[in-house]
Amino acid sequence: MPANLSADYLKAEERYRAATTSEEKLACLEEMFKTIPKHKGTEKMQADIKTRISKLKKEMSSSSKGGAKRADWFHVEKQGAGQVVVFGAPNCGKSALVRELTGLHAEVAPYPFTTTQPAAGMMEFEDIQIQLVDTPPVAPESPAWLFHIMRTADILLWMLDLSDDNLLETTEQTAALLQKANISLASSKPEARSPNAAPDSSPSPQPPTPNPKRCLRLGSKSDDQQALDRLAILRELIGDVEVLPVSAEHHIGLEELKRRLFAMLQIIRVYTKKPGKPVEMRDPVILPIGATVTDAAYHLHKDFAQHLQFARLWSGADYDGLRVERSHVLQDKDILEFHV
Ligand SMILES: Nc1nc2c(ncn2[C@@H]2O[C@H](COP(=O)(O)OP(=O)(O)OP(=O)(O)O)[C@@H](O)[C@H]2O)c(=O)[nH]1
Ligand SMILES: [Mg+2]
Repeated sequence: MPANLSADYLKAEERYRAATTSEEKLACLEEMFKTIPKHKGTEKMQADIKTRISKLKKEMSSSSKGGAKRADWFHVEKQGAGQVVVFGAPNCGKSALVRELTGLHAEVAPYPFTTTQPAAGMMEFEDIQIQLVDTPPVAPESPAWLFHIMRTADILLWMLDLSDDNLLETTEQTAALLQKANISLASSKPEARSPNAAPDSSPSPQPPTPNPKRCLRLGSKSDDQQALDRLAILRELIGDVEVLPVSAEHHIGLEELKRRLFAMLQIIRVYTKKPGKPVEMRDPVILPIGATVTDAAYHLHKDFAQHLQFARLWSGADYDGLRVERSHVLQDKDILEFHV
């Protein structure tokens, strides 16, 4: 079948041949992939372009390992109520998910090694924002900074591609790479949200926590026709560990995912009001589960906690403006009025 290549494609190909730097070559290859007519007669050429893009991206990613230029990639500054780092094998749908949930302009493409740098976006959940970090794929050639970003996250989100025929091998390979990087994962079962449970870490900037990391596993591309069969096989491999099926493209499971991430962060929202004034329902104070009235006051201002005389609390049906002790343990969505 004749390829019938368009003028745009031919121009991009000419520029590719003349390109001297990797960045130029990559831009031309991506333009070639975009402009090549998509039919049976060009299938081999499409596959060839994809392979060249992947190879080039891999080379660019490993050749830029180390060096001063990389320094700012070692750390993604935390913002919002908590940081969730999305990771997984090449092409599993990380960028598509982060883009869908945060609106981040992350590049999504049908070939592996598209993402080469971490990028963060903010996901809204009710009245707070949770940070999601898109990352380059976990692969044998992954740079060390990728695992560092994973180690310092509040929560990890492991994407397992339910459209991948080699899902079991891919999962085992990713697990082996995590192990090599000394990252072990904690359970992804729903966390108990008991107000008296001691938090195991604070949601805000903190020193790197030791392993194991709290991790939720997602079965991505759950809209694939054989997704359920692959999920069943995957569950046999990984045993009694939860995998939440989601589809970024068909918006399946995303609301449940947001709720689960909030629960895993082990945080509460506390609203404040001034005496005689209405409650400030925006920008709640974010505290770890188990936080007290003093913690909330301290969060607002150090002096405030020192000079606090008493506080009134509105909490569910039990507290309707009652005076509470400084040591009173707060619950999600409590309202506090401070008297200093
Ligand atoms: N059917 C389906 N395809 C998806 C879904 N999410 C992503 N894809 C496709 O999967 C391919 C890879 O998506 P990306 O988001 O670029 O994957 P990635 O994990 O970021 O890839 P790398 O950055 O290369 O590691 C693209 O062709 C997407 O259109 C989904 O929910 N359903
Ligand atoms: Mg990506």
